[in-house]
Amino acid sequence: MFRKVLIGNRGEIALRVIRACRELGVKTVAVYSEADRRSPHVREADEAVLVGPAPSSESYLRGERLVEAAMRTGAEAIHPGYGFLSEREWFARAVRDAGLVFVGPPAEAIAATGSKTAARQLAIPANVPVVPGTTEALRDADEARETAERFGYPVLLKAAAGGGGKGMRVVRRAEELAASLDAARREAKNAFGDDAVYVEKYVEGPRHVEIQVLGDSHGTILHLGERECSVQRRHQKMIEEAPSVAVSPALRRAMGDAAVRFAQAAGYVNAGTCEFLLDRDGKFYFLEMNTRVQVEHPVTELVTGIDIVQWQLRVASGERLPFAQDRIAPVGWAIECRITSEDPANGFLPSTGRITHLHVPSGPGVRWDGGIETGSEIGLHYDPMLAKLIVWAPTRDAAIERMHRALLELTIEGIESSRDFHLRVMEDDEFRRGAIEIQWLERRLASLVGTAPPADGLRIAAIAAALVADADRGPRAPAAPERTESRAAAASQRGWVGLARRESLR
Ligand code: MV4
Repeated sequence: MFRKVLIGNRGEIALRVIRACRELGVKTVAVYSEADRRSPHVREADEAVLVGPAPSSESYLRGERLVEAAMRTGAEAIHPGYGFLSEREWFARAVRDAGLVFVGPPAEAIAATGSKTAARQLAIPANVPVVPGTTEALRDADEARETAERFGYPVLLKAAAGGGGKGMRVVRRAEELAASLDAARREAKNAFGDDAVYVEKYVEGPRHVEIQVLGDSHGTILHLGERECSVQRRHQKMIEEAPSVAVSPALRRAMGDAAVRFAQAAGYVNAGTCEFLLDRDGKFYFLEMNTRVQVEHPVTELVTGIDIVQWQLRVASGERLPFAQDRIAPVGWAIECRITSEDPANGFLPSTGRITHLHVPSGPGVRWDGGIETGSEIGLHYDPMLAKLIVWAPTRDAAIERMHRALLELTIEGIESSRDFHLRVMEDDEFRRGAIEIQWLERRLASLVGTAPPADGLRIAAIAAALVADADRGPRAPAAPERTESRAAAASQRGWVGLARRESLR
């Protein structure tokens, strides 16, 4: 095992990796930006190195500074966490070229899975089902029309370099194709610097189910079962669970085997995730592979008993995986809620300020993976996710009750948070029945946050009122103090004025 590891990240995932290191007897080096001088991950690590100003482009994304900090402090490996540099091929290569270990897959595996068309070309010969569609970028609108005709409408245009839903367009009729192709190309070029777009048949109303895989450097690749991630909004997951109500043991085996075959084809080592769509008939289609530890890894840890982050470090240092695939099966049920500094009653507007009081849930079956404390300043430089609240219970019903109880224990004062939204989801009949798919949350959002859309006339008047009220405030201005003072005051601001405010910010 390594003697010392540098953690190239911040917030809850930096703390998660520090905890794993401590249990393994590994010393830790944190990195931090000027905005994070007083952040918990800096205090909890054995050493810490300042890597730049608050903007991540000048700190956490400066790979050469992380490598230099590791060399200077005598760290032997860098754990990148998620986001930031975790899936950059050049960074994995730079770490290796410096004689350090990248706690993640080989740079070649990141490259092999980075493009969606390349991933599809790996999946097909490995007998991993993909959505019907092309494996090459489209030349022009004529070719797009021919292929759409061949697979049948509706189709989905996707950026080859894509991820997170950018450069994606649903096309339902031939007349819309040319304009949609232009739009997808423009968006892809903007987001990824690459305008390659290809076609897939559009799958209606699927679930998003992903498989956790874990590989060692001796050729063993295992899967740890599925996570259900359908409760998402604008490609941001809000709630994840393991297992999925839609996955039987037989389907788990089939999806797990497919994920392992894909990982083998990609030359994968370390922890990774294969994303699938699962349609209403129980057919599954591989989408892409995420080559990092994921935010939602704890639900898998809680139902398998396998510490994924510890095993990332163990396999990176050359250890063999000691588990047999047929002994890995989920026990009980785990649910995770992402607690963000967003105001659900205001269109999930980011909320900023100082956390004046924090009370963290505890008790049976409750886990809090947080990056905040009383006194933390929440700004706009980084992701709004403050913490993850994760519960385990013997059954799904009991896990939902337990999450509801734990959310009631949670108090975050000083900023708005997603807590109340999560409470409403735990109380929702459809959620409790497991009747969720990728469009579920966006369809139910209005009723969950208690803001029914008003009639058009009212809506326009409200937009005008909000524009006047907001005239001297930038779109990312902090919430007005009177809206953060109490929940009651915040609640009185809801309704159609809240809706108008978010319309005005689009
Ligand atoms: C799809 C799809 C339907 N049909 N592909 C969105 C992000 C990217 N990872 C793939 N995505 C989708 N691909 C076909 N052929 C629907 C989505 C999709 C989605 C997928 C997973 C989680 C949330 C989603 C939200 C909207 C659309």
